[in-house]
Amino acid sequence: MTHALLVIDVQNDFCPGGALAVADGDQVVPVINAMMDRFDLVVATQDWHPAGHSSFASAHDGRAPFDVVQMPYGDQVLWPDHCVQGSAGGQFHPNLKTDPAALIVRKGMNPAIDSYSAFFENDRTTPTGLHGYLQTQGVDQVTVVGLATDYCVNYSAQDAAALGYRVRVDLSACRAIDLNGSLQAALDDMARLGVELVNG
Ligand code: VGL
Ligand code: ZN
Repeated sequence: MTHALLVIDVQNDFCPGGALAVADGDQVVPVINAMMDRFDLVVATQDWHPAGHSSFASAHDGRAPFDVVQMPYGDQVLWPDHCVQGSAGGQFHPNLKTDPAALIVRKGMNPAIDSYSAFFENDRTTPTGLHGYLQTQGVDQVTVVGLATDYCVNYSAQDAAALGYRVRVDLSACRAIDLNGSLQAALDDMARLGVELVNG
């Protein structure tokens, strides 16, 4: 078995004080740092949007953050501007260990499509390239941690399961946005797809 740790979006904008702060988001940092040694491979993702990205409420007249709109690829939650390329909010949390990461995947760069998953954009078909990379490294098992449990961690774990990886989500190293029950829905969806939910 070759087991990769996927560290999802541990960036300043998802931590307290950030533009799309997840409650206690920064608390995952020491937990994730301490886990890295136990894996064959570490990959980190970075939400990395161009200014004016179509997932930002500010790009839609008359819309507010957390409204839901129809995009050509389906429902899209509108977010506050966050993780803009080159901004301080888009940087990794300063205490996150990034030296062990073999690969950093940036996502959400297409202005017209959001990308929650580390594997596919929100059309669920445009690949990021991560699957190909993991295949070349012989990875067959992934543990997914980071921010946010109900969005980018959830979509990444679901896609990994659909791609045939053995998938675990360690909830002790994740925190959720939890919009209108999205956390419970995500936990149910992941469990149904065979994602193993563990706590430490
Ligand atoms: C995320 C909302 C918008 C996440 C990214 O990392 O979970 N959520 N962009
Ligand atoms: Zn985003």
